[in-house]
Amino acid sequence: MKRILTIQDISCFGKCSTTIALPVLSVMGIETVILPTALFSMHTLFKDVYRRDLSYEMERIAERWERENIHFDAIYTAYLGSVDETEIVMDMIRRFKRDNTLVFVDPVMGDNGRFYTGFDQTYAEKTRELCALADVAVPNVTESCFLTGYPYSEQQDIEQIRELLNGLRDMGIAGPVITGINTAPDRIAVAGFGSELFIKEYERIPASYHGTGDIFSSVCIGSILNGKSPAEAVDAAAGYVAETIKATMEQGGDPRYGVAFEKTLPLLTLGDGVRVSK
Ligand code: PXL
Repeated sequence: MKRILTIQDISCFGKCSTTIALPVLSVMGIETVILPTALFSMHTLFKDVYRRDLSYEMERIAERWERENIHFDAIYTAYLGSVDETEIVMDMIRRFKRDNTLVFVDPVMGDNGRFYTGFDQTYAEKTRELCALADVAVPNVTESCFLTGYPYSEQQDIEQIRELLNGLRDMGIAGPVITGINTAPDRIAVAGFGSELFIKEYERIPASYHGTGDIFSSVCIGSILNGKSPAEAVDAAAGYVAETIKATMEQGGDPRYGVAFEKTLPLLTLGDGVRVSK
């Protein structure tokens, strides 16, 4: 069985980060080890969030793993939230990466041309260093612009995406994948480099929920570990996100409470991925 280490926070309420990665990767048949960076009462779309930093605990946990010589087939990082946290995570990657360990980075920091609250250009600079350690990184268009310094525009043509992908490759990311590309009002695309350039277009579902980035990344790295190419993994991840958004819309309720992925998890056990609406 493949073993992955995911390094991100635990948001106790409001499904995201570790509480998505753990069930999604487990159901895909991958042993999932967690290294929580911080403990949040709930994710940061809520007001008055309690946060406890776990840097001290991370170091103690990592020391024990080193003594046991534990090996990971992949290391997956996502929301980190501070420059200091990012530095610690880079140290963890250097300590646990072996020749055959795949490093997958979701550089969560913004969307729609803007940084999320608490993130800025200094954070983006540090995230560039983190991305340079990645085999596969999955920034959205906004994050790709912050990482490369290219200007953001609301709609993107294929030439801009090609330039962004090349910029990401120049930073040292072997397999960059750009998500959330606005090709047309009713379409959404994902483009990346696997063995060659690929561009995948999907129907846009008119709803957005917290945690969809985390389910995309988890299914993407899970599918790669299960033997799919990056382009196939993107199809599986986009298909699963679409099904989960539909299930969440059907369920209704407060969108901050997150996606109804419990309803769609069984789709991931089928082995062959999820059917994608194109
Ligand atoms: O889904 C990413 C994420 C993870 N963890 C926390 C967050 C967010 C996004 O805002 O606030 C605490």
